[in-house]
Amino acid sequence: MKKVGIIMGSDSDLPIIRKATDMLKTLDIPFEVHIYSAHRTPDEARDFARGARANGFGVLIAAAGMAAHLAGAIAANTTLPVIGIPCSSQNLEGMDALLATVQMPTGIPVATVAINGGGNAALLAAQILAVEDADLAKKLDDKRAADAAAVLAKDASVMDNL
Ligand code: RP5
Repeated sequence: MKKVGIIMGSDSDLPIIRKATDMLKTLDIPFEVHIYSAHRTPDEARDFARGARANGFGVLIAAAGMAAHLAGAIAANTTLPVIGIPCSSQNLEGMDALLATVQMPTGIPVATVAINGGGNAALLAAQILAVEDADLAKKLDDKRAADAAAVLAKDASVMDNL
């Protein structure tokens, strides 16, 4: 199976990345995590993106906060699908990163998930890999069914708690 490459702009983004890695682990999807910044280590971020396809990655996740150029900078250097996670920061609560990540110019797409949306980033990466992987697609179907059953179990007992 192709790997998921995860890049974060700073180790301060780790709690959001952990949501993604936890999800990938439950689906037995191989991944690799790096701290590369579009601003502080632009050469390493570029080199990682340029080599990603040859190095066995099938999809990349890039997480950054504030003036969040990381996902766009990664996407500029690969035609692998890139999923952007805007990370919240103190002053603007992630709106800065959301707009910087989602508003890509035509030609360089980034699939942007919700602010701090590490879990959905991992699920979207899994769904992309599952296009060519029937076993993984089955795991995703099973997870959807389990998630729905959990909601319906809560529905069945909600009146008991009121
Ligand atoms: C971004 O700036 C990082 O992705 C992080 O979300 C934010 C703050 O970084 P630190 O100052 O905490 O390293 O590049």
